[in-house]
Amino acid sequence: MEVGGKKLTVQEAKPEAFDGLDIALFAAEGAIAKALAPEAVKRGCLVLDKSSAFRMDPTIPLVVPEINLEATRSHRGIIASPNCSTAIALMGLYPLHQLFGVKRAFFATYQSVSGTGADAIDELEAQTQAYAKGEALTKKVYPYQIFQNVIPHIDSFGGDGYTGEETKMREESRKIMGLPALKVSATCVRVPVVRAHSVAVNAEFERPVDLAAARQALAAFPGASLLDDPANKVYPTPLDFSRQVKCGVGRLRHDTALDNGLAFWVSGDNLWKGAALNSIQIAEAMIKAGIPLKAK
Ligand code: 2RA
Repeated sequence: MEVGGKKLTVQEAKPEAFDGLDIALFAAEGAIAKALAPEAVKRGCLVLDKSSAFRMDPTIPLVVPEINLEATRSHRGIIASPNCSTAIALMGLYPLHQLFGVKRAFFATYQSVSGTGADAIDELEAQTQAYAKGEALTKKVYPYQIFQNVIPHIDSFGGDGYTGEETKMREESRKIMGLPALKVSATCVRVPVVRAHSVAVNAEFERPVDLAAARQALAAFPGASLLDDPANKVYPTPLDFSRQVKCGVGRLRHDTALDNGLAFWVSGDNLWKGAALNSIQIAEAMIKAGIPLKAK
């Protein structure tokens, strides 16, 4: 197939396909990752996996390179990359945690349809076209019409009432930041946006928060762009942070319902920082830091 003007050969991902490779970027469903990742590892290949198959395995590092690159030093051939909404939320929360020490966090997400996949982008487009033509709107991917709507349901519901996506945000945030007891509550919502997720974060910290210091830390953090001048209508939006390497952070203010609390907003590309880009950045950062790609 032709990609970006270059001809590439596509091969079936059989175990032998990994012979002689240093790094494999996996972007497949969990079952495929589980079947093929060990085959790649057997052949001396480092697997950077985007599925949820290995994320919570205590023997496998779950990595956002701006936060816990050091965790890759203990890898045994597989390194997991987090869920999109987690990676994006932490680009705002982690630098603030470094300054003030996070105690608890509430996340409310505004997730684009590309997080579901190509069929969902087509469904939003088809519903938009049908509305414009005055035709009946049909749905297949989501349980409700997504055009002119929001759907508070991403992944399946667990016995505690939280969805899989909401549970991932809690568990993955804890693992990546090395805070196993961190209190997190998330509400994950699908919105009629094509690309880039946003997260409204309300966090309580151990130490008193200083807005100027918070802004300085965010501006200096490699994964974040600070856009925080509401008086001049400057804050991040998903459109502006589509196809951007960094995530936008803004709307910083003291949280009026929490002690030592901060409220803020993050927008980031779910297909880049939330997916493919994070895996590539792990590989680049490991090479730059001289961390061996080969498992011990
Ligand atoms: C979503 N988190 O946005 C998913 C994609 N992995 O639905």
